[in-house]
Amino acid sequence: TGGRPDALAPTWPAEFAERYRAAGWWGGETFGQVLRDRAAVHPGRLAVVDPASGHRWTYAELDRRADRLAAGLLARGIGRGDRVVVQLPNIAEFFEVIFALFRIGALPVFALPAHRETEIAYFCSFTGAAAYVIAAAHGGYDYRELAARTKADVPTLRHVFVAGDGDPGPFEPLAALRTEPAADPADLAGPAPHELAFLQLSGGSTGVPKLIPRTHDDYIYSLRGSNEICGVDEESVFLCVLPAAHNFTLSSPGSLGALYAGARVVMCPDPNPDTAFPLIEREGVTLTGLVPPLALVWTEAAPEARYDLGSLQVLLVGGAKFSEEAARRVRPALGCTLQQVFGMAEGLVNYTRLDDPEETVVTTQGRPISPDDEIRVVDDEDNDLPVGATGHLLTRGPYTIRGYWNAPEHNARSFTADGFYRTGDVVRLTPTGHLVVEGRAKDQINRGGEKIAAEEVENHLLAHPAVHDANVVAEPDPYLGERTRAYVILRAGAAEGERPRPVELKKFVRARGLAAYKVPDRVEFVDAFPQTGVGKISKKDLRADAATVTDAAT
Ligand code: J2J
Repeated sequence: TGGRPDALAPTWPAEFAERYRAAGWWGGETFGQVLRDRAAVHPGRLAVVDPASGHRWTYAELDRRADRLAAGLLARGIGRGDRVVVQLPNIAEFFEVIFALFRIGALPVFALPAHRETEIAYFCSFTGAAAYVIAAAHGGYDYRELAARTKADVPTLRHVFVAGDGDPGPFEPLAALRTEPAADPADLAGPAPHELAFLQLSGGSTGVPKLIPRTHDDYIYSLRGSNEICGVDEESVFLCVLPAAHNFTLSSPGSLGALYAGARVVMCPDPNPDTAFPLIEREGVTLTGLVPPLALVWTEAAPEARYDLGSLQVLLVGGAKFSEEAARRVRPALGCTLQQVFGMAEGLVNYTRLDDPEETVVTTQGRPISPDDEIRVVDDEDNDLPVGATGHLLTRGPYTIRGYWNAPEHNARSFTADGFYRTGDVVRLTPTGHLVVEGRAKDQINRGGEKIAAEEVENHLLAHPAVHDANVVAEPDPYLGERTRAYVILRAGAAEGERPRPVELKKFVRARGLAAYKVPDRVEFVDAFPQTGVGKISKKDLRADAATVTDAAT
């Protein structure tokens, strides 16, 4: 299968690739080799700490585990170019699995623990995945059942592997794969730096999520840049609070940034202060990343906390807009420096800098990592706007993809002819080059950092026999920032008794096997949708309605 997935990933034109290499951004490293090097330089340093299982793996241990697992995967016919859907909670094995895959050139496809049958079956079948890695159960949910249904549905899926100590059920535990490598794994022809490392998920604004092809070269550059900006070095201790597979948690600077630096990653099984604060004290955590709603919870909890949070130096907040008022409360409450981060799995990541004035830190979403990140702010016709004007953000650069994986038609819309990614974000540039996120043009709901494509939820509502039409929009929420409101027109002629209640429609959507965060928070029945002048449905008017009218809906 060598090379096949790379052929489906649009890539940088040769002159850009040459420039990025000549500038030193693309350093010619791969993840498998980076871990090998760190293990050689400081074998005894702790790499991953997992309080739930008690694992405390040194770099040598993680390196050895990745080799053994890689050998086991190869023995099962999984190798270069194969896709493997990885859906794991925040446990140490997450790193063992992805570094094993990196090493043999198989591609992790990152799923979130919240994903269910519809999403998982789609990831597996769209990528033609050969294997799917789960934990037996987590957060009260049995992933073995999800895997059994997925395996029955997806013919390419040959293996399900179960990480952790839980009963693997009918599937193979990771422990059975850990065999001694037959050959010296250093002899394995690993992937080249310019080749794909993994497929990351897009937040999406279309019916099905898009997959983001990231290379070793481009992603490792974003880690190096992030580490420098966030002050990550080998003394750092990163607490992995948000789901490990999310691009923010993985790379801004995230767990992979920490491992690149030879630092320590501490897995946080859930994001509550009751779980996280004792870990910060015990492990001497120096930095972590949170979405705005969690940052609010931590800020409120910290002054009352019985734990010493003094080791915490940096709190990164991003994924959704952090309000200025909330941002101002971080330093007094947590005693650390706030860094706002405005990033995207497609590439571009902006940070406020550690030495930025407080005003900049609380009122902007930062500036790009790289001097080679190109930023354009344009009007509806792609004309450049003057600095300070609000418009659509387009970007191109050394770690921003040139297209989604295997999606040529969609790429023609999401990228300009000369390769700029249309972020769908509406922004303004300050005179210092910092970006302020002012809104969004893409048809998406940002529910406290969790992205929901309106069209995807609308399609599930439309599958209900009593639903004639549906529109999903964001409704303001004081805690989450936004939540989802579905406006639904029921079929004419449905007798009074056959009309579903809002709660039944929500149950219907959930039963279709969708992540819980995508189930509409409110469903409101209407007789008609507002129209634009040209007779199209006006989501703008629906959003305005959702922002003002909060009664009547459930
Ligand atoms: C407003 N909107 C933001 C912010 C992201 C670091 C941080 C976040 C992500 C991420 C990431 C925002 N203010 N501070 O991958 O590496 C919205 C924008 C953006 C979209 C991307 C990272 N930070 N957003 O959130 O791929 O709309 O990545 O385009 O999940 O989140 O979402 P996602």
